[in-house]
Amino acid sequence: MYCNQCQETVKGTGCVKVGVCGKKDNVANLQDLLIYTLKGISYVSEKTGENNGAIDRYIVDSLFASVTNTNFDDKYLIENVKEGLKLRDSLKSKCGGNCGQLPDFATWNAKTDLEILEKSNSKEVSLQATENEDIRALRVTTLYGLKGIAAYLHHAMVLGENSGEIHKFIKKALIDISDDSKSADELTALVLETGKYAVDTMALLDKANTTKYGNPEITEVDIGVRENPGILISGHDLKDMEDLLEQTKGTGIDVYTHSEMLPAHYYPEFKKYEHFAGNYGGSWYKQKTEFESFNGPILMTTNCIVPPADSYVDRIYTTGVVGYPGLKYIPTVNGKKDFSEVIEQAKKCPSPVELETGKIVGGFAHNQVLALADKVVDAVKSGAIKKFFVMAGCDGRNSDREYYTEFAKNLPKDTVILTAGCAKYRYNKLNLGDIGGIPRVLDAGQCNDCYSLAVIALKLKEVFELDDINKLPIAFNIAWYEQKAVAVLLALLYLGIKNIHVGPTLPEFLSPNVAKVLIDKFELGGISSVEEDMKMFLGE
Ligand code: SF4
Ligand code: SF3
Repeated sequence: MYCNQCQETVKGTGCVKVGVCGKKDNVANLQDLLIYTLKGISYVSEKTGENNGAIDRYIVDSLFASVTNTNFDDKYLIENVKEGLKLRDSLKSKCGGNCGQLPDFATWNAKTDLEILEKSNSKEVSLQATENEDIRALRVTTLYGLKGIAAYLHHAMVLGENSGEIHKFIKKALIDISDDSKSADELTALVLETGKYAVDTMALLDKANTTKYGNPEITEVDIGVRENPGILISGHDLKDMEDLLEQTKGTGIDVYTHSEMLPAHYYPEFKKYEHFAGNYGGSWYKQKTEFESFNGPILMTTNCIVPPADSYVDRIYTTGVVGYPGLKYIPTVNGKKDFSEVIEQAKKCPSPVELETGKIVGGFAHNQVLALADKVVDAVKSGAIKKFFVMAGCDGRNSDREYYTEFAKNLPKDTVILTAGCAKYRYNKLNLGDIGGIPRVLDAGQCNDCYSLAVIALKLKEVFELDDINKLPIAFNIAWYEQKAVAVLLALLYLGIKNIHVGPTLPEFLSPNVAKVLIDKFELGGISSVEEDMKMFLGE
């Protein structure tokens, strides 16, 4: 195996024996083979001009399954590869077995699981197969952006929104990152084009979420517990959230959110459920202790799942593209998910152990912030708000992420944090106060709701009649972990935002030359100490 797709990769070298995330060698190889299979499908689809919804869905779900902390199940991946080969060959039949000269990813085949495993371990399948480090860096940056886009597109599709243009781009990009004739300049353009489609996909998901569940609004979320037994739901899938709330109505079971599901509380449509109790715990990496003390069943709708501890392994369920060997899985049958097994188990469990008490405030997506626009603009004009800090993205295990808590604590009182994604857990319980009634931490929602932050920035640019978004009093100090954050970063670059600082470390998969291009063109930077960075951001 070789994997360097997330921020926690073994520094400098990538994960080679086992992932820091717990991903095993065979799973990493199978994920690479899945990508290889997707390249073959895309290639044949382009060659034959044939395409269909099943292929698009397959590509999106497979890319999503390979995102960090999403699917650790070798059996699932093997079956997925088999399905991909079938889809690819069904496309090939359209050219009557005469599709011309085809590359290996469009022709290889396997009859047994062993052959699939052998292929997954071959040199040509590895993402490292590209020898030139700059070309390799540009190819994987595009690929990781595509994985993030696929995750967001999957959610939009579940809610009935779709876009042929985005699917078309995904296939084109998969072909382009496999095409040896593409130059570094062409691939750099492809990386930026990936940013454009990341914006489009986040906009599509925003439309899907708000059309179905209303616009997020200012909401206080309880972080304590009630007396009933509970079900904890984590991940990003709001359709699962809806179905679980519906099916638990009147059962005496309360539903709590964990990590990236917290923003579900901000949607008007979910407020009608009295048993929607609150949020339990913090971000994904704390699940080992928090799932244990929760006492009831846990439903993982997307990443991030970490290898479960024995203390709760019999009460954690996966669904959608999430998988972990040996865990119970809730399938979709005739378009529906049946959570009755989860609910029955919850009835037999003790109620959750209280970890903390109080409330956190969120719901500052674009519609809510724009409703407060006059207040915000006045606060900026009067000097009550000097600067906004976008501190969105991911949280992670490493202790160096304490930087973000310290940074938030040390920000001057006339600054406001705009956040989205699980990065918020580093500072959303600090009680940083408010400025004339505007909280100093404005949480827009999940990582995809970085789209809201971009909409807000563009609106402010318009209100202040600026010709350049970079003239706004907004600084970007974002944290990344997995590939959705790569998509978000590429989206921000596409929108022309400069001087974004990314931490706790810059992506390892960028070669020195590619990093230099991003630094020169976009003034992309890393982080240093809180003190140094504070001076730099505040221009002192
Ligand atoms: Fe390592 Fe991250 Fe890949 Fe897991 S996803 S194997 S931690 S680089
Ligand atoms: Fe978090 Fe995994 Fe990225 Fe959606 S849940 S932001 S890390």
